[in-house]
Amino acid sequence: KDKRASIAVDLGAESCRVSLLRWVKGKPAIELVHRFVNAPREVDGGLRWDLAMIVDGLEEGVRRCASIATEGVRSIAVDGWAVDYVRLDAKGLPLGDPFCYRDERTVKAERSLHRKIGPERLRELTGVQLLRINTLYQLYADALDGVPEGRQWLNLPEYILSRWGGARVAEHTNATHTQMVELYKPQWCREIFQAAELDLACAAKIVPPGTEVGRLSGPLAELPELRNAVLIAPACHDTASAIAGIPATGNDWAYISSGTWSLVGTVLEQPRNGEEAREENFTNLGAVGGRICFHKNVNGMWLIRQCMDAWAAGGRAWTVPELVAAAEKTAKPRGLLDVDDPDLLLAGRMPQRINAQRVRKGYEALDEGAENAPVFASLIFHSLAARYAKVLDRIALHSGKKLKRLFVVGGASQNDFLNRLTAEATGLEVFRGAAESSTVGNFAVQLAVLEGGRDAVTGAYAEQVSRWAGLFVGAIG
Ligand code: LFR
Repeated sequence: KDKRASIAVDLGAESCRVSLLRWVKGKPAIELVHRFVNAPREVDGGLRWDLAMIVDGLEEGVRRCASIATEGVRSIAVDGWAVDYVRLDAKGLPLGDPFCYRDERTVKAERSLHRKIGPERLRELTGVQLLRINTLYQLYADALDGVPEGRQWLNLPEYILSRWGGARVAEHTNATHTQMVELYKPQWCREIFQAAELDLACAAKIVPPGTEVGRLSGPLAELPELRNAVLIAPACHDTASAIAGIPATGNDWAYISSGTWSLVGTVLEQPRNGEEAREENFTNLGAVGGRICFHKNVNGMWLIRQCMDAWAAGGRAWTVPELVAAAEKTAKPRGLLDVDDPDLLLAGRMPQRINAQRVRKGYEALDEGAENAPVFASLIFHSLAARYAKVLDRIALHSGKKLKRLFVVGGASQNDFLNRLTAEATGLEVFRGAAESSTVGNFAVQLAVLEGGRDAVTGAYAEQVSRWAGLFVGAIG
C-alpha cells in the first residue's frame, strides 16, 4: 500500500483549512495544519472575497504540510462553499476579486432573469432550490453590469485546482448549485444558458466527484515532497463533502450540515422534484456516487456571527462557547424568529434586523446591547431548532423515510445546547459528527479513487467512500 500523505483543502466563508492525512503504522492520522480567517469585504462597490489572501493562505498551508510529510504527498483535493466563481482572462488569470454571494446585486438580477425564464421552469429543469445566491443569478448580474461575454468562469475550489495545475473542470456536486445543470443528466442545461444569454463555452466541462484532474505544477511542485502529487476534484461542494464524511448506512437517517448555513436534508438515490418538493423549495443537489443531497438551506451560525460582529464593534467581543454557555442559562424566549426571513440573510445590523422582525410580528424589541447577547443567542438557537424540526418533518414525508437518526456535522455541530434543543424539537436521536466533516469527506473521496474506485458515479463507489469516512472520522487529531 502507498504510504504517502494526502492534503485536503476546505474553503469556508468564515475560515479556510488545510489538513494533512498521514499513515502511521498503517493507521490514518489527520491533522489540521493551517487555518485562517476568511471574510468578504466591500471593495469597488461590491462585496468581494480577497482572492490573493485566500491563495496565499492555502499555499502557506500546503507548504507546511509538505514540511511535515517527509514521506511525500500523494494527492491534494479542494472543496469549498458553492456558487461563487472566478472569472478568467484570455491568459487564464483572474479578472478580479470574486463577488461574494451575499452581494445585493443579485436582487435585481433575479427579478430581471425571471422575466426571461420563469422560476417554475428553472426549478423543473434543475430540481434545485431557487436561491438568489446561485451562480446563475450572479453570472446574469455580471452581464447586466456589462462584463463582456466570452470570459471563462470556474467555481472557487475548481479554480484553485486549476491554478495549481489541474484541468479546468466543473465538478458535478458543485456545478449543480449553479442552477444551470440538468436534473437527470450531468450536463449543462442549454435552455437556461440560452434564456440567460450566457455562453456555454465559458463553462468548464462537468466531471464527477473523485476525478483526477492533473498533477501539481508551478512553484509548489518544486518542493520535493510535493513533486508527484495528483490533483483530485473531490465533492467540490463543501456540503456534499461533509455528507460524504458521514459514515452512516441504512435508510433511517437525515443530516444537518451546520455552519454558516444549516443544510437540513437526507441522501436519496433518485431526485424528488414533484410539485410539493418544488413548492417548498427543497433542493436536489449532486452527492457522491451519483446520489442526491435532498435538502434545504436554513439559516445558521450566520445569525450568531453577525450579531457577534455588531457587539464586537460596540466593544464587547463574545466568543461562541461563551455565548452558548450563557444562552443555556436564560429562560426560553417568547416568540420564535422566522430564521429564513430574507432580511436575515443580509449582512450587517443583525440585532436590529432581528428586532425589526419581532416588531413586525407583534413581539417587544429586545435590548440590543452586548450585555443582552445571551438572550439573542437563546432566541436564535430555539428558533433554529424549531425550524429544523419543521423541515425534517417535510423531509420524512417527501422521501418516504422513517427517520430515526440525525447526524449533525460541520463547525456548529459541536454546539451541544443547540443539539439538545434539536433533539427535543425533532424527537430524533442526534449524533454529533465531525466538526471537520468536509475534510473527512474530502479525504474519503480521494482515497476511494486512489485505491481503485474508478467508476465514481456508482452506489458502490459511494459505499467505498463511506467506509473510508468511517476510518477517518476517528483519525482527526
Ligand atoms: C455551505 C454552502 C451551502 C451553499 C452556501 C453558499 O458552506 O456551500 O451548501 O448553499 O454555502 O455557497
